[in-house]
Amino acid sequence: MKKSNVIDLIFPQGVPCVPLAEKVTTFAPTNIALCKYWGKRNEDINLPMTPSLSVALPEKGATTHIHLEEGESHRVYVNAKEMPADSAFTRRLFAYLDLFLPPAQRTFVLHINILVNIPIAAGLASSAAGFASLILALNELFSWQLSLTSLSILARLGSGSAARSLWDGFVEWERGERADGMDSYGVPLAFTFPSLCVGVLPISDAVKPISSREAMACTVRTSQLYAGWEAQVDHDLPALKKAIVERDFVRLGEIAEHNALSMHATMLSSRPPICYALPQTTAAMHMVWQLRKESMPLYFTQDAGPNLKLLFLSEHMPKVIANFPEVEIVSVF
Ligand code: 2P0
Repeated sequence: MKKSNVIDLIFPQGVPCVPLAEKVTTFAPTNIALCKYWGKRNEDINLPMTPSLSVALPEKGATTHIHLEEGESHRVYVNAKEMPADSAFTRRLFAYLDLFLPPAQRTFVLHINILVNIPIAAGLASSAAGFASLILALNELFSWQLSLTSLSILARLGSGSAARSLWDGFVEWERGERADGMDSYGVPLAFTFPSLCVGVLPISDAVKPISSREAMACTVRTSQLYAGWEAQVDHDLPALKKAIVERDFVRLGEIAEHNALSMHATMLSSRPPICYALPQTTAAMHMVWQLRKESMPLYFTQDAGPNLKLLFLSEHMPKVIANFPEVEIVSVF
């Protein structure tokens, strides 16, 4: 099963690629997984081994501006800086665009400007927000009028976790069973969690040493602990949903933190080992654990990078700021 097969399933009559607008602008939020996606059952179309569950950061994400141009090749800018045509990022993006606009058929090229207000490639899901906002922009430009479910499937082809970035709030990404992935997409949960805050704790915005794509593949292939990951998610996901429904913050925090640590433990046992934490990451974890000993309900999660995301309720904001002055706080609802 290839990406082009999925495009054929979504567009059985062919992809409409007559632009109905001169320019479009769209936004998609980044998302933080509370129950992680780690490992693929199909690497080409980003089908996950397990379901996952995230929460969107409403003000943080990617804004994509597209306008049409004449020319030979699309041009892509990220935060107003043109991406070199031979960079890995540009190649990946152009290959994605070619799925919808095959070079032989197009009579125009796209000028794409992606503005990201989160550190790029440092474990803050910039690619999720980027691909989600890009597919929203293409949907508008060509007036595809696809459902968010179909757009989630298409966003997933760009980056797995982008499947969860089409909505605000909590989103579950269904694992699905089908080989073509038509049942693997984001589903928003109809529950909010007033006063839930995420504090982005910047530790390093250096580009990560290994992409999450490569790291996932290496973990699945070489980590003996990976055999237990599916069972971990089977346990964590329903428990997390229950904590959300019951607005039980302590349960939510406990599950999210344990889920993240289990994912990183699985990676650490890969060969070669994969460790996204820096010494400052571990130091911040110890501070969180110390504050919990002092009865403060504070938890963290960590993605494919050294930064931590603190989880807490708004009433504890002053204490979080006092202990982590560099934290950037986002109210989730
Ligand atoms: C997540 N991460 O659930 C997990 C937890 C990082 C750690 O999804 O290869 O950029 O494009 O499907 O989505 C980051 O991986 O990887 C990610 P691809 P993606 O948020």
